[in-house]
Amino acid sequence: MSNTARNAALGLLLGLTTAIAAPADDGSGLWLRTPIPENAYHMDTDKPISPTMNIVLSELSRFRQRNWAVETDKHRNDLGSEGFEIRIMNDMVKIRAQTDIGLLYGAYHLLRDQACGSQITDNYYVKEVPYYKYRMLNHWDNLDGTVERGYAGNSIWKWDELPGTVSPRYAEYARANASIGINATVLNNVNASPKMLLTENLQKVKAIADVLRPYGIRVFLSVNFASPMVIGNLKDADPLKTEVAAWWRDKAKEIYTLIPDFGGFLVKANSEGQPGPCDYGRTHADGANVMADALKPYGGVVIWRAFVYGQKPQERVQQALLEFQPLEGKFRDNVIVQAKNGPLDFQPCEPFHPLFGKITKIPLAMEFQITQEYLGQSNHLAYLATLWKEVLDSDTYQNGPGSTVAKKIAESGMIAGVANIGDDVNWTRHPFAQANWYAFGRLAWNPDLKADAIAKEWLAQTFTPNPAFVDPVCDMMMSSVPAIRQYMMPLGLAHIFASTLGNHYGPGPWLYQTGNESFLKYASLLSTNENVPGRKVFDATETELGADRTKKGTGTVMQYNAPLCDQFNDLKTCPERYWLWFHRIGWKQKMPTGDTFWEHLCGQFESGAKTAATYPGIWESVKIYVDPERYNLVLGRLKLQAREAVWWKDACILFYQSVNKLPLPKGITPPIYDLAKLKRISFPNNVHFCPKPEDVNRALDGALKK
Ligand code: GCW
Repeated sequence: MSNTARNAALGLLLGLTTAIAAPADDGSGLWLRTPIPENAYHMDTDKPISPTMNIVLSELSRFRQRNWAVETDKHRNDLGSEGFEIRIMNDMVKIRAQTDIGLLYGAYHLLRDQACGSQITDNYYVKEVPYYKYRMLNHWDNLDGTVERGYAGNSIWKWDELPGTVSPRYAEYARANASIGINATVLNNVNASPKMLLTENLQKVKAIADVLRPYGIRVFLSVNFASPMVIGNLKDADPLKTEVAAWWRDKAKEIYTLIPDFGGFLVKANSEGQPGPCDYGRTHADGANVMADALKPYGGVVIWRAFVYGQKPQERVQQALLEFQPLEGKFRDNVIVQAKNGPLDFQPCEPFHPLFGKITKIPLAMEFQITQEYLGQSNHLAYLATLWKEVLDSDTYQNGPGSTVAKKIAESGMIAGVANIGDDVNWTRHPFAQANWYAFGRLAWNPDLKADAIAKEWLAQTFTPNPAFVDPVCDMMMSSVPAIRQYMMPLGLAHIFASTLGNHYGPGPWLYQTGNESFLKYASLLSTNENVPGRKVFDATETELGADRTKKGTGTVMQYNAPLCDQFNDLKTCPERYWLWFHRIGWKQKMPTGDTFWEHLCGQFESGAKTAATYPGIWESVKIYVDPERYNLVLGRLKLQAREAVWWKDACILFYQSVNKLPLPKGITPPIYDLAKLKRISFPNNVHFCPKPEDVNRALDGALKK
């Protein structure tokens, strides 16, 4: 038998065994599927142990490969308060850390290695210290149980039952987070209800904080800037008024009495209709500082969001830098400004946020979006680690070459991800969305990890370490974001969704045209103000497409340091994925690739749709390794994804053709949908809605040509 044949036969054998053994799995165990044995451990000593140590010991009873021991060593400053070291001593695996939390992280590391199939041999040695201090989830969960941009059911926080009833899910949540190093969580939506800070709600927050604490997780809250007015009965919330400052101080005191390790406030102010300091003619710094002063005595921080636009007649993607650069040096030292990865809004492809290269004094936090608002929500497989890596590895050239975004955010030590977690049994609805939660935590711990290595770890723990499964599925995951970019918004196109502040589901490039000012304004793109140069340049016209953000256009390229500024400014050197982000390109223009722009664009849609079309087959080829429940859930969604890729391709090509009147380029699969019918597709337009696969399928059936 040849080697290949033998491997195939072996793979088949292994696969068959797995198929028989693969028990039903509802996905609720995430990547932590080895159960903790009953009577997990016993202590020989009467010495009281901490709740965290209890968890360490019970988790380690899952470790089967060798004997083990744990030890705290106060002198190991090199490990910090969360790091750990694992080595083999006298035939025993020994985990050392300065703190019990460090031991917990060490335990999860060891268990991960075991689950991934590693043999813990005599020369096994690991020493790890997390790269960022705050590794944080941002929940956009509301007090009424809904989740803004949440596509996995309702909120896991059951405010109605708290504090009396404490759901067992809170501890499972804490455990899952601790296992990947997440140590901070903002419980509620940045579009925050002032009621969050009512005493009765703080009691509920305390109950959650008490569950999360032994897992090393600190609780933060989003706060509404107008709280002193709305729940404090003050006349206004002007940050420079002494009574307003006193209100925040009293509130901070109340919170810390209940939750001594409370992390601080996250604030969305003067953005998308939220109140803020600008309502009183004050600056973002004034607003942040009044809260920072209140939190300072307790070690709390204010996380102030940089996602502001629409206040001034400026191009949207430039506004954050224009607003925050003049405030350099004006924030208290316990304020961190949090910017989204790109300057628009979590689009499938954006260049990194200009703040990361231009701000020098204000500590900046990163905000990624784990929930897939703009990447197919819980219907598409989009493995986001590739996108996040692209951002973290981007060079801003702030201090010369090598000034990566990853290093920049180390100045604040904060990296946040908008959670994709809901009360669905499997937490994220799409089983592969669990991988994004997982990958976020792993990258927050160590941004140098490779996206494919993380995918493999996750697959091994979540399904099986068998390479016959892991390798092809990892390839599929790695190709997913590039494919989505191609079939949805290739070459730097952005925000052409069928709604603006609504559901963000499905294509609607026809909506972002002159005459539809509210869409244009939201999407960006360019301001509706007549005086902003190049304001009309976003439309698809008979001759061209794209946004002219060059030096001759809106000048956005100037928000990037040399040499990026010139690189982006020149189509010849601009990375292909940002062509339409920075340039307005003629349909018939010859591209550096040799084809015309129209041919090239159509080729992108085609290629993305072709990649998505391979996904159901890849999944079918690994069927024997997966339990039927998760297998079917994933298969149905991959088929939908393949179909939606054609929806996007056809909608965009047909619409652009209706504008440029050009023939379909050679090699492009003719559209199967009818443009007029596609334009009529609409789903409930709210911010926590993802259509069910069967509803999308029905809508698409109705839009077929005949
Ligand atoms: O992406 C947009 C979302 C809003 C969100 C806002 C923000 C929480 O569509 O739902 O509001 O960004 O980040 O503040």
